[in-house]
Amino acid sequence: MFKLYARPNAGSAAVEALLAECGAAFEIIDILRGPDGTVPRSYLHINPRGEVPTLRLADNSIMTESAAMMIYLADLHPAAGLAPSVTSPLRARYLRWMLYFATGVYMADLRMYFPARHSTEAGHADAIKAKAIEDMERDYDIFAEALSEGPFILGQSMSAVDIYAAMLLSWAPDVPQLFARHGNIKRLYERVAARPLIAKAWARNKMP
Ligand SMILES: N[C@@H](CCC(=O)N[C@@H](CS)C(=O)NCC(=O)O)C(=O)O
Repeated sequence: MFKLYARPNAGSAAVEALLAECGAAFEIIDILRGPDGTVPRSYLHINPRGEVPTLRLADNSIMTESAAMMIYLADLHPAAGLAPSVTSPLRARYLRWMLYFATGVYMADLRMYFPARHSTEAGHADAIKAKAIEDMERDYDIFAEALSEGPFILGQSMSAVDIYAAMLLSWAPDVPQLFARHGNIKRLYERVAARPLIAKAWARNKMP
């Protein structure tokens, strides 16, 4: 049994959707922020950065980093067919885009939504946000070009990286504009979001 420490519409949504797609047994523990905007102090013993997601494994150990969870869970459940094997020619592409979204798009999303956290100077926030949006737009363009006809990142079959990408794309500063600009990204998002188990996880997370 996995325990997923989560918050609605946070980075835990993709992990929750993947756990469901894998048919894994899991429990969700929502870590909500208090009125002062911080997580309960007791949660810092589980994730010292106070972030979600955190995954507690069957042996009671703790895993942080959403992309690592996506890779780990999809590998652990090969019957779900959501990860190319280590020797597959598609493995490099799969890992490339998983890390691209984790280190590029996810971090730019955080700079856009929480610009004040990314400088010691309050006056920097507007510029940090503007640059994050610019970086994201460049990263969407690069991704759309590589996605080509898709419909998924690996071609015809959906994998864990599509679930991760769909969650992060849904946080874009202007989703209708992103979808209008890149029809292939819209198609990928819609194909992922239409899967019944993912739709259920998205709905619990109040995602579009
Ligand atoms: N690199 C981490 C980033 C996790 C992260 O920053 N999560 C956000 C929510 S999406 C968070 O919990 N931030 C702390 C907060 O908002 O209090 C990961 O991929 O898991």
